[in-house]
Amino acid sequence: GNELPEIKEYVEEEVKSDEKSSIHGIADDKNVIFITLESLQSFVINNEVNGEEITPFLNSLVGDESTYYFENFYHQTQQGKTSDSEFLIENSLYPLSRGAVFFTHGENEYHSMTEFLGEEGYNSAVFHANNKSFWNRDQMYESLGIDHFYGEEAYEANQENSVGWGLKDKPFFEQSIKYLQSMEEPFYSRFITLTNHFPFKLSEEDSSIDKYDSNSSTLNNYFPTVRYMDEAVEQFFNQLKEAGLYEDSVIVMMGDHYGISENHNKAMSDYLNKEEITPYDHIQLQRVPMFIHIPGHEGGKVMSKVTGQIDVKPTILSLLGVSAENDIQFGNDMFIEDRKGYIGLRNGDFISEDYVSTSGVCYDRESGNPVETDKQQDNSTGNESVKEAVNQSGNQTESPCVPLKQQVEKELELSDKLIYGDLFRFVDSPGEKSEANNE
Ligand code: GP9
Ligand code: MN
Repeated sequence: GNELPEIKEYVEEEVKSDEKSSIHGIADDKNVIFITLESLQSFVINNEVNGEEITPFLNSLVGDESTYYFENFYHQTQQGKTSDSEFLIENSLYPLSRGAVFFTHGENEYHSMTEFLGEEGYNSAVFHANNKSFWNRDQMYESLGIDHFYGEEAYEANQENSVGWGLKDKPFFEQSIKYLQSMEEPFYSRFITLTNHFPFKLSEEDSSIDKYDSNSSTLNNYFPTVRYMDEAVEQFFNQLKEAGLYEDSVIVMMGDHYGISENHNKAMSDYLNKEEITPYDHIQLQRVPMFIHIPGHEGGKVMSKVTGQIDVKPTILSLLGVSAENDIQFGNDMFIEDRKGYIGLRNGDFISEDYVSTSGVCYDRESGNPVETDKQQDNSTGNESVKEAVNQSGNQTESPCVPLKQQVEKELELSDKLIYGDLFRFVDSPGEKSEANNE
């Protein structure tokens, strides 16, 4: 654990803030209902296909006074896909650059959001109608301190109520309600949807909107399954109201990762009415929807600052008024101003308020144009080195992305060290801290 002091010092100096948001503690003791919206990307929000709204229910929450919608929220997942998104939100650490940390480090010690909430008396459960060992969840959930996992065997699935990967989202939520009602409050529950998963299969009867028409059947199929998920979520909101669980809960909904890969850029450029999908556009397509819905709260709005999955743990803990002062987190509360100022992606690319850095090019975030400098970032080495471009005038200005790029690389390295060294073994656990605080 001799790398721990360096990591702690970095987090103290570069990440953490003393600022408390104006809504810190607003959801104190409320239940948390977290819904993972499979493969949902932000480009469908408030958008249409064939002249039809794609996500009418989610759209109705954008601008709703009880809802904060983060329109510049990025997924930060890599090969571990859904499981990487779970890792990010539970730990505010980065997933690994190769493989899935759920598999490679499923037996590590972690100080998860679940554990912090557990110390406050929260009961936790994850609901997902898939095989429990998929992504090594059964093992990892134990390490994350999740009390109960309602997997495949908790659900009745048959040919009629299943499609693609398994149980459809509507029956999934229908069948989950009874379990949720049986949980002692306050609870932290997480629902992982499945129908909007590649290859986006859906029957005619379940399709409320038509497919798109392009050379990509993947993109074409995507829209009806997105709409199906939107309807399933709306239905779930109604079920929560009927069950009397709605008012006492905060409902968080987040896209886990992209659904449409860059293999479909041609079709995507057709759909978005663009000549081509540039590397800058590709990064902007990594935005996923993030909603925080607080029934009874007035003050919700569309939030435009740059945020990402690494911020979810500090944000939810703050909303519930839970202090995690000694925790090692690489994200910030999304409701404070004094944030570290960028979202790092696993490959070293990043998005800051001013710039988007990808493929060795520094783009102005607002215009999407490359920032003109005399030095360009050199992508060939994959690190922060710069190569001098020919400069007629003799003046050299460094790309404004370079210092941030170095910081992102450093941060990824420190997060990796924590995981590879299983260093949370040497950090006071959430429980130990609260005991110390009570003395
Ligand atoms: C599988 C589901 C989908 O259980 O979470 O996984 P993905 O392929 O999106 O990672
Ligand atoms: Mn997924």
